[in-house]
Amino acid sequence: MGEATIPAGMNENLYALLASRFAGAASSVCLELEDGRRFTYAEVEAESARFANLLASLGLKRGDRVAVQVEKSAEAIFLYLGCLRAGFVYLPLNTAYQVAEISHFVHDAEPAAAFCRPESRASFSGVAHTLSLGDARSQSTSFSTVTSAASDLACIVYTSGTTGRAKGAMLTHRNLSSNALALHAYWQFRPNDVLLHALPIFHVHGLFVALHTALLNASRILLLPRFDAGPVMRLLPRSTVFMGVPTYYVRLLGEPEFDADMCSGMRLFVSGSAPLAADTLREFHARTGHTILERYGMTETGMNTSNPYEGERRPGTVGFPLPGIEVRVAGPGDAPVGAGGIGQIQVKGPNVMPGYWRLPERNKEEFTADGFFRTGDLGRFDEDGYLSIVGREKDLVISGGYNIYPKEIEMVLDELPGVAESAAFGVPHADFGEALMVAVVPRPGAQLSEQQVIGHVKGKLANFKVPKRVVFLQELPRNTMGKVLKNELRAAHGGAKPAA
Ligand code: MCA
Ligand code: AMP
Repeated sequence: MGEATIPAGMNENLYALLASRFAGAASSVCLELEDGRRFTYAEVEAESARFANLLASLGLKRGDRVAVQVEKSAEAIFLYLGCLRAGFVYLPLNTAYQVAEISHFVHDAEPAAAFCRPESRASFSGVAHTLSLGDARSQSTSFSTVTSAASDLACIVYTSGTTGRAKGAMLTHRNLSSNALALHAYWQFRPNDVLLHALPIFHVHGLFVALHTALLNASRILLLPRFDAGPVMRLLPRSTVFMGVPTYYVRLLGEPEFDADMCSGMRLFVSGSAPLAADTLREFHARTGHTILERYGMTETGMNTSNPYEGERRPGTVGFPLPGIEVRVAGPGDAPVGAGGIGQIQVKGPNVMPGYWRLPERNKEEFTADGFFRTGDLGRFDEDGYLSIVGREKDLVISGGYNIYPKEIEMVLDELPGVAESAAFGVPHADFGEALMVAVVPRPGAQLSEQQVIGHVKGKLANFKVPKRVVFLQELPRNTMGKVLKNELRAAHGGAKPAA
């Protein structure tokens, strides 16, 4: 299968591509909500025009950033599409982020406008225009989508960094369009597909992978505000495609009434963002008859590899490079290693971001001399070309599909009086895959409790970054270079049952 491409001469704006696919489906339902509201594709076009007009009326310049921290809703999707249409750069923010986290994004990205919940307005002080989703109501429902070049920025998505500071991955219209087309073709979307959408829409999985493929297909999207096993099970019989992080599948399997009948109309279950345990894959197959399709991606690259739609979906692997994308496993000197060898996964293709926002020095380090992006993941190709992720060079914890960079947690912990030093690390967790745990070395004479440590992080960082458990140590295990041995901490304390 070749690379899916955008027809020559077409406006390269991502919205223009999506609209070209749903133009013939004006009266079909695009979004169906839990409260019964439905929006046809014609209504999505009209409602997104309102947001494009609102943004255009503010006098923003092309390429200005629009920061968005709002609950998942139909209006949030209209805002996203409206922002694309008007040629501004969409900057989604997790609703769990706290004031201190937001202030870094605002300072770094300098958005010209921000959409937020009324109670969060203070977080965006300094932004010229702070708005809410209701503000577009009086705007016109017609808007001519601006013409964008393939290399124009469509979105900036922040992803936490090893330095403790989140970096903005710059994503162009071409990055997003090419990946949407590749996935739509590879996963063989069909005319009557119905997507059950339970993922958050402030990260790549829910916003791009799920939404773009469905919109390209003019599909009906059953939009849930969040993942909850009950509503998902209720809607599965009306769906054909579902995408989730491994925790969603673990939670569905934890429901005794979850069964094959519920899934009899389903065509495709996709998993990603974190490793899917081979046991989960097997148990899911035994219960439903469906083999979950696991794929691998990153904020900086979109999706890179996927298990095949037809053919064997091999447990513990993330499949093959997607058409048009080069994926290699590289050793010292960035030389590719052969099948069976372990090395860093590196990626090149139309999906890969041009770089991080305003970090030119960093960008030089993140790409090889021949233009491959260094993912920081360690992988191995088997003899049949299936890629497995065998580890990470980056010190990263993935909990319930959310990334947590230990450095950020350690910086916050070290501010707490009484803490001499700290180390954050991931431990196995049945529900979240990995759970965050911290080791704290108190200063001599200091009295610290687990509640105090947890309480200190709560309120400063998003709730999913709050440690589930704290252990107090007299010193941290270190190697001769002074580097903290996280593997030793994991081995010593990983068996301890996390508090939540
Ligand atoms: C919530 N909590 C968490 C998490 N989510 N703690 C650790 N890890 C989490 N992921 C906190 C809650 O704030 C709460 O804290 C306590 O844990 C229990 O909450 P619970 O009710 O169980 O959580 P939930 O609301 O049900 O959420 C769990 C969830 C959710 C449904 C798994 O986290 C989720 O939807 N995750 C998907 C993330 C995602 O979209 N990732 C894709 C990123 P307290 O009790 O203190 O209030 S894109 C990406 O990674 C790349 C590009 C890719 O390949 O896709
Ligand atoms: P993010 O920072 O949200 O872009 O997360 C990207 C990271 O998630 C990747 O670099 C991987 O470490 C991890 N990831 C994504 N999909 C998978 C998968 N299927 N299996 C294992 N890890 C994954």
